[in-house]
Amino acid sequence: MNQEDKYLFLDTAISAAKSASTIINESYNRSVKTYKALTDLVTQTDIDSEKKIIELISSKFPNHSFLAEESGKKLNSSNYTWIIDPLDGTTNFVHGYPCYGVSIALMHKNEPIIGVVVELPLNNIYFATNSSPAYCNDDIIHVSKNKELINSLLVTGFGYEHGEKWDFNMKLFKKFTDLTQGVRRSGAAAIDICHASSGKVDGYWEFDIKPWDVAAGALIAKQAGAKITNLKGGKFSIFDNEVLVSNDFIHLDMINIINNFS
Ligand code: LIP
Repeated sequence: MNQEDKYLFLDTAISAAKSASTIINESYNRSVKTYKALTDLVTQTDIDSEKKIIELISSKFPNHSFLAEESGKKLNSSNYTWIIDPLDGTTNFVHGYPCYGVSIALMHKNEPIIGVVVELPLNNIYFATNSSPAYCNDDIIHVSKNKELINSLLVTGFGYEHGEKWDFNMKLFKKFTDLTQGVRRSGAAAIDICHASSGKVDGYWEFDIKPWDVAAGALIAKQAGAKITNLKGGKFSIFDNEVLVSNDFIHLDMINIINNFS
């Protein structure tokens, strides 16, 4: 795969994300179409956004594979797989709470090579390739330089199943709130990771997260200088359903608190 191919993939991802963002921004239908669980909502806009993204990408790359939140897996012959969250932060979107977005990643042989996240309704476009800096619109972005947990602002999220991990994370939320300048819960993982990538927060962690919530953001964060691991400090994989992203300075402190707290 040469640079030219990679930039064609990036251009295609950015224009697909922009088209999906237009559908979301112009959508008046915020009503819930189906429930995947009690609070796991799907709107017609999720479905229309995903359809548009897959249509635009497969018209350029008909033999590429897809893993998308609403329509699941579409496996084809190539080593390229697009990982799509057509509307991250659906609950926020339904209520008109201004934090949701579109997330598109491309994996080549299981290695992330392209990541694009559009933050809505602000229309900020975060993007990177695995050989470029990370950008927010026209600006190169970097993680924060804050070295102390006590001076940090963190963000986390809670999955839809209110089980053991959910309970544990509620306690962690309080623990980290006691040890930092505060913890936010925005409700959109892809946006949370982009905020960590651009230094708006110093760290983000979450249990029970899906591959499409983090695939694009994780590459953008890596190219912005972030440290990304699983919650034990081990190698991160989008298929592990857990993630810890930080500016690296506070990473070990966060791992010690997460793993030595009961
Ligand atoms: C959401 C994530 C969020 C998480 C929610 C949900 P969705 O994704 O972005 O971080 O806390 O439980 O998974 O369902 O809006 O695409």
